[in-house]
Amino acid sequence: MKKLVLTGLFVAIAAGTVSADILYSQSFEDESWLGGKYYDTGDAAVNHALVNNAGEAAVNVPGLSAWYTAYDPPSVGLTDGDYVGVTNYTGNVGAFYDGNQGYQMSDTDGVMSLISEEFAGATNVSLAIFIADTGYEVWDFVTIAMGGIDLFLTVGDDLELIAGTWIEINATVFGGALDISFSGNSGSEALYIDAILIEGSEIPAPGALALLGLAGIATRRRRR
Ligand SMILES: [Ca+2]
Ligand SMILES: [Ca+2]
Ligand SMILES: [Ca+2]
Repeated sequence: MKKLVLTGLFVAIAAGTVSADILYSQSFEDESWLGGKYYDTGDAAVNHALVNNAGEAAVNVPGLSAWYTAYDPPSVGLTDGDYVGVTNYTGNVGAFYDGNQGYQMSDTDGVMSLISEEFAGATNVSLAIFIADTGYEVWDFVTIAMGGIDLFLTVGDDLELIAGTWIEINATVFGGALDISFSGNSGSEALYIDAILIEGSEIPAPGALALLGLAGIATRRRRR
């Protein structure tokens, strides 16, 4: 399989970093997440979180939440019924990057985003994306960011240059939430996502840090 490998700008900094823990991984392999076309019941003119609908492909899976942002002026968004969410459709990709299922965004008529939980201790993210091989125009784009830093940003007909193959993305990151966003306005325009892996170190919650601080104070007092 032909593969294009894009590596983040900051990877060199990570050389020599100690081994990291897996904070999150997602290959979208649960068959109960499959379903029919997704019909957003929200207002396509208003930005909103997407909800899972019975009998339709899941757009939210554990650890990842879907969001819709309207175009200006607004279009129909996902209210017209679109192939988005978890899928096993291989008509575009041939085969998924990992396993038998992945996540798709297509004909979003607005911007659809898949956003992870916050991982303060994340140091590396990897995932695979596949851009359907068709024509793209100025309103179409794919962006991937973590902690507000862009890892991947391709707009308009540049998407045609990298379409039709799985692209492996691997980047050093500095914590935050992973945000994968797609804008497209035709049924043939689609983004497929698979094999998300976030690595780093677990950072204790603020409450636990406060307790550690108190323990430190107690230790110092005992030493006096
Ligand atoms: Ca998969
Ligand atoms: Ca649509
Ligand atoms: Ca388009």
